[in-house]
This record gives sequence, C-alpha cells and structure tokens, in this order.
Amino acid sequence: MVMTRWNRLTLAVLGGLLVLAVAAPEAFAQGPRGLGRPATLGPDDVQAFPDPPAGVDVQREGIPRGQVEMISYDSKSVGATRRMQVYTPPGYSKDKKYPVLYLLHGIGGDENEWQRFAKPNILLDNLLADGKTVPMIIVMPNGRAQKNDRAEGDVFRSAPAFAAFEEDLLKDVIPTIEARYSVHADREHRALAGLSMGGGQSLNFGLAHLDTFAWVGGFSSAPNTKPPAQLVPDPAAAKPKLKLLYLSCGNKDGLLRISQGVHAYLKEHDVPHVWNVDSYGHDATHWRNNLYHFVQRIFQQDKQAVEPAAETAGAPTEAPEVDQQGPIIKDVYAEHFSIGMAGDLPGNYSEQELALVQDHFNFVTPENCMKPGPIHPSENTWRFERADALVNWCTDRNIAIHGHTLVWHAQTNDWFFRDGDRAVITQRMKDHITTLVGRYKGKIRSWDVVNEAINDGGNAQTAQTENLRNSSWLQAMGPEFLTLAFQFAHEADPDAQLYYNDYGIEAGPKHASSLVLLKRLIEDGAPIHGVGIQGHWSTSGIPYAALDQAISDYASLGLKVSITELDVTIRGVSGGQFGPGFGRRRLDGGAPPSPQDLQAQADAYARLFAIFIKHKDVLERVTFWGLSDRRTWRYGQHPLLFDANNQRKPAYAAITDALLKPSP
Ligand code: 9MR
Repeated sequence: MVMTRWNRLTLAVLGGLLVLAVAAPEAFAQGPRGLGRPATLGPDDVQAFPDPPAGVDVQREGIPRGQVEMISYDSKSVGATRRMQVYTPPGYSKDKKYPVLYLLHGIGGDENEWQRFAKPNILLDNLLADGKTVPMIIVMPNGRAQKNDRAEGDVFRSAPAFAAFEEDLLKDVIPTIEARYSVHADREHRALAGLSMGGGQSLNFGLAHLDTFAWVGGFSSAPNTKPPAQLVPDPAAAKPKLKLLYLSCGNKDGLLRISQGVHAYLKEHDVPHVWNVDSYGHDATHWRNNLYHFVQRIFQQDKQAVEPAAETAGAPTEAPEVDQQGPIIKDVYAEHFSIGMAGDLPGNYSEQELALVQDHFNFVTPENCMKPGPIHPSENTWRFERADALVNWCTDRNIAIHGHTLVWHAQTNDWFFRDGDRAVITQRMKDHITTLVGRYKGKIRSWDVVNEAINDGGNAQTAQTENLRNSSWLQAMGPEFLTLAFQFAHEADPDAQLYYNDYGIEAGPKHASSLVLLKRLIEDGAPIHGVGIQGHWSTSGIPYAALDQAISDYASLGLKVSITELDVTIRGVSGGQFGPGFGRRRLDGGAPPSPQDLQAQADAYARLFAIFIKHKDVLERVTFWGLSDRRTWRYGQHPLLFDANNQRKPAYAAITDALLKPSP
C-alpha cells in the first residue's frame, strides 16, 4: 500500500487516541473511539443545509480578491515568536472596522492547514462576490502553544499544548490582531471556530469565554472536547450570549459520538444551536462545507445598509420602445390594491426621483430608517430625524405609509439582549414598540411587526413545525416573542394593520412552516391582520403556482396579504437577504440588460400581476423594493420598473397592460 499523507495521519490519530485516553480520560469513558468505527445515527442526526455547490473554494476570475499574509507576533504565554495567517477582505480599509473569525486547525496541522482543506480566502472572496457573507478578517493561528509548534513526530504528544493555546489566544493572538488591524473589538464581532482538535478548542474556549466570543463553531470537534456539562455548566446564562453555536459532524466520522453528546445536552437544556450532520467523514470535505455554512451565518449585524452608488447604470442599449406617457400604475390599479415603493424619502433623492414617487405610487415603506438599529441604536438613544422627515413628506402628499420593521433579527443592536433576563428583554421590546408605533399613531397605516422569523430551507420534518430562526429574540423570549410583539403594537395603535413579513414563504417547507406559525399566533390571540410575501425573485425562479396557492392559504386563515418587497432581477436567483438569493451588488452597474432580458422580465411581472389581480379581494398592497434600477439593494441586476435614468421599462407597460389589455 502506498503510504499517503492521509494514511499516515489516520495511523497517527489512531495511535494518538491511546495517548489521549490517558491524557483526557473523560473523552474516553466509553472506550476508545477509532476513526472509521461505524457511527450510530439518531433521529436528530440529519443534514441541516444542503451541500454547497461545486467549486466554492475555486478561484473565480473577475471578482475582487482579499489578501492573505503571514504575520509574526511575540507570544508572552508561550515565550516564543509565533506565526499566524491573516486574511483581509477585498477593499480592506483602515477607515472601516471589521469583525474577526479566529479559525483553528486540527491535531496534525498548523497555521497553514486550512489552506489545504478549504482555502478560506478564496471561499470568502466568492461568497462576498455573491453577497452571501459580510466582509471579515479571518485569522488562522497555530493552536499548538509550545515553543516548537511544528506538527512533527507523534502529533498527539502535543495535546497539552492545544489546551495551553487558550491563554495564547486570549492574551496574545487577539490583542495582536486588535492592535494591528482595523477591527471592532467586542464579542459580537469575534467568532471562534475550528476543525477536529480545533473544533474541540473552539467549543472549550469559546463557550468558556462568551464575553469574548458571541459566535462559536465546532466542525467534528474531537477528541479534546470537554464533557458537555463542563462546556455549558449554566445553560440559562449562556443562551442570551450566544449569537450562534454551530456544531457539525459527518455521519461517517468515527468520532461522531462526541458531537452527538454535546448536541443531546444542548437540546436537553434548551440551548439553541445548529446541528448539521452531513454524509462525510472526519475529512476535508466536511470541514470545507461547514466553514462555508458557518461564515454565512456569523456577524449578521454587519449586513449594513448600502447606499446607492453614484454612477448611473443599467440603461438598456436597444430597449424595446416604452410609452413614457402611458397609463399610470397606481391609477390603473386604484380599485384593486395600493402600489407602493420603498425608500428613505426625501433623503438624498433628487427632485426628479421624488416627482416619480409622487406620480406613480400611493404607499411608501421606509427602506431602512425605521429599523431598530438606525432608529434606536442604544437604550436611551432614539434617532427620529429621517423617520420624521419621511412621515412628514408622505403625509403632506397624501401618500400612505407602511412601517418597517419593529422586531427583526437583523439591524437590531445588541443592547436589547445584553445583561437582562426574559422580563427585562420583554420590557425593552415593549418600550421600543410603544415609543415607535405611538409616535406615528394615526400616521402610519400598517406595520411589519415581526420580520423574517422563519428559517430558510427546511424539509419534510421542519414543515410540520414553525421552524423559527434562532434569533436573539427567540433565544431571549422563546416563541412567544411574536405574540407579544403583536400585542404591544396593537396597544400602541389599535387602528394600525399589523403584518408578519417574510421572504420565501410562498413555497415549499417554509410556506408550510408559515402556516403553522400563523395559526398559532391567531389561536393565541395575537392581533395580526396580514401576511407580507416579500417577493425578491428573479426572472428564472418565480414559483407562480405556489404563490397563487399561498395567497389563498393565507386568506383562508382570515388574513390579508400584501406583496411587500417586490423586485424581479434579470440575473441572479430568487430568495431573500439571508436566503440563497442575497443579491450580488455590482458597483459597476453590471452588464446592461439585453432586449430579450427586458422582455423576459416584463413577461414575469405580467404573470405575477395576473395572479395579484385574481386575488384582489385579499391583496391590500403591492410594494416594489426601491424606486429604480439605481435605487435598489440589488443594484446591477436591474430588478425594478424604472431604469437607472428613471425611464419606464417594458415591465412597467406589461403591468398596466395586465389589467387594461389582459391576454386571453
Ligand atoms: O434594502 C435594504 C438595504 O438597503 C439594507 O442594506 C438591508 C439591510 O439589512 O435591508 C434591505 O432591506 C431588506 C428588508 O429590510 C427586509 N427584507 C429584505 C430586504 C432586502 O435585503
């Protein structure tokens, strides 16, 4: 047999397990667990996310790239000069501050090991280009905290040095990074994750130092993982601090039982966590795939508002002729439903843009300025300026307002959840809602009370359940957080129409979960009036039949429906901000749409409006998420009715024609 590096490592690991059985007897209480030993699977041991598409860590041409550098630092705890790899994202600038992921290797590796398994820098560059994660720094240190930290000889002999790394990490590695790079130095901006022995370290150190790390991940964590009761001795104290606890293991991993034990304990003590059991072993594919999933779920608070770029773009080269003086959409649909747009008006909108809003729309949703983060950045600070300006501007023009959004997992600052038990956090939620809804009582017609509370994806099993997102609200208050939010909003303005708003709820398991959730809210007496289907779609991915059925399903619960954030991109995928479709923002404006693209988009909008017309009795409002192809979060994908020069696109005429000249 040819002795590959992997064969050697496997032998070393097997041999090493005996060493560890002596060094860490608790991990071996039930006998040594060799790699390759068949694992016993329980009902929870299922895959939480589909495998990533091929090539996630293959370098792509034509996208911005970050940089990787090897830096040295003086470790006082080890008494040596040590090395670590540092990835900075594309466009890294000292003028901005970044979150940091500390990423740890396995027993046979060192500061270079992740490069062999996943190429984290390429993976991040690709995810950033697709808008699926946030710019972050990734630090890959050497977790063997001893003077000779090379992976030489019997690697298991240095197991104690992996435990000693806790001190090096906290006292030397993190301070070095925070001194040399432009980072946010707080727990919400630090994540700790690792593979195998590094996964064990991440759980051991991360969970012991939740004041330092809010995001913790272990991929096939073993064999050094502490017993679960030592990892999380006080579940109630850990819960509100954990933004994300992510555990994964392959179902062919002979060390699966260790992670299973952690999952079982967390479940028993009701500590929210991700448990992803995929079909791999103790191997590089598992580690790469789970790094891919993990980095898309951390630092959610950093999905910042993006202001539109200054350049104009997206004007079609030879677009089909569109009558710029044709019928006006809000007038055509006046008897059917309202027609809205989203924007932080009047803000920095030009006179021409503001005129466009007034002429074509009769409802406005504030795109960002009423979200908890911008409007209520700390407990005693409110910033009402932009929201007041919007309310005044719309009220003066007789344009109705839909408030967005009271309770959300994103764009919500951490003060809501810090240093407080359930009662304190509930009171903060109540104060937030009461002040905001109360301020605009009688002026804001309807509110998104809770936004995006249901997990993406799902399967036959989750479809039976509410499948709630593991948000800080859920962690702090349990599923009742939704009911209470609706009650508080209703008390603050009994005349306001109250909505649950989400993306992707029109189809599949997420739709089924939305029905479970809405039924429960209604049964519990939550004053809910409507459901918002966001409608972030692309020409190639609209589930028309499911949408048609979904509107009927919601109506049968006695709820109204609105399409709250409609945009149909010419390229890209359907989905929402945190789902697979988070749009790629093309600062160069993207390739201009071809006449065929514009026609396909017009056809898609016409089909959608045919469905909306059919449901006019239950449909209250159709709101476009933005104004033009210049004023859109999916900039470069040309999703809206006006082009970047504020000219009507073929989609505009197709929508008015859908009612005025319906095809047979
Ligand atoms: O369009 C909004 C964009 O400017 C912000 O950067 C982003 C921040 O989270 O939120 C966008 O709006 C989202 C909305 O609030 C909720 N549903 C998804 C929307 C598009 O991301």
